[in-house]
Amino acid sequence: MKHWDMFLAPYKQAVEELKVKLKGMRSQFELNSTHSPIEFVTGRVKPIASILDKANQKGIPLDRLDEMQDIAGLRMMCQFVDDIMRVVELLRNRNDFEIVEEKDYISHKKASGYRSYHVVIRYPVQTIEGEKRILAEIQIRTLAMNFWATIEHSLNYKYKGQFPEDIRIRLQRAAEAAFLLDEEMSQIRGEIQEAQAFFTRKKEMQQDGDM
Ligand code: 0O2
Ligand code: 0O2
Repeated sequence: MKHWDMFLAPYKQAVEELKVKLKGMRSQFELNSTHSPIEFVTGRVKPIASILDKANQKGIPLDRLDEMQDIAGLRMMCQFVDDIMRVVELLRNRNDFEIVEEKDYISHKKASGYRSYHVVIRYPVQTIEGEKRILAEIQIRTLAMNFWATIEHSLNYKYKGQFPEDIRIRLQRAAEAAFLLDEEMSQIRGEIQEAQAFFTRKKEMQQDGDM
């Protein structure tokens, strides 16, 4: 157990640091009162059982677990599909980590119906033994993509990837519906953003009045 704690410590530190940094990007947009392409950010360290399952599936030896790309995982949720590439661009322009791979499951959705943009980074963690560079995966997706992936993920857990035919078809239909929802929302994006800006201004005026 001590061995796992030591192995996972830099990943835990990386997730905590990256959550602060990526959430900070959202706060900066709020400060400028401009539409934030980032709705919310989550992060997690992969549970040990999932690390072992994945290593087993992918034939990664236990002494090379540091090759696994998503032991540290961050997720950035966006309102609109167009926001995703803006976020990717913001990540590309940062100089506190290096991008090692990008996977575009939006232009090329997975057979399951999964859509998201993945950016794999090499992130330097400062430890008392010096710098340790670890891999982390940032998944960028819309709220609709996230809704679908979260539900599919829990069903996958239940059925261990072997979906009954009717569920598989329903999930594909649901993926199509999520895609259409994103398209519809993009069509009325201007309208939505005007309303959001109006409410932000109103809130700010109320807060100024309270002071
Ligand atoms: P699950 O797997 O849903 O049962 P805070 O510090 O309060 O902002 P906190 O409590 O540390 O946040 O958690 P956070 O950042 O809100 O999100 C943790 C959540 O990340 C998990 O919830 C998952 O829903 C989600 N998550 C799961 N897998 C991944 C992944 O591969 N990458 C990313 N980025 N996020 C993932 P739970 O409740 O821990 O677990
Ligand atoms: P978790 O922590 O349970 O989310 P591959 O060999 O291409 O299948 P690889 O190399 O691991 O897989 O990378 P990939 O596919 O780019 O990214 C893996 C992660 O993307 C998964 O992590 C999921 O978080 C997410 N993902 C990929 N495909 C799907 C899918 O069909 N449905 C859902 N819900 N999520 C998906 P894990 O390992 O599942 O872990």
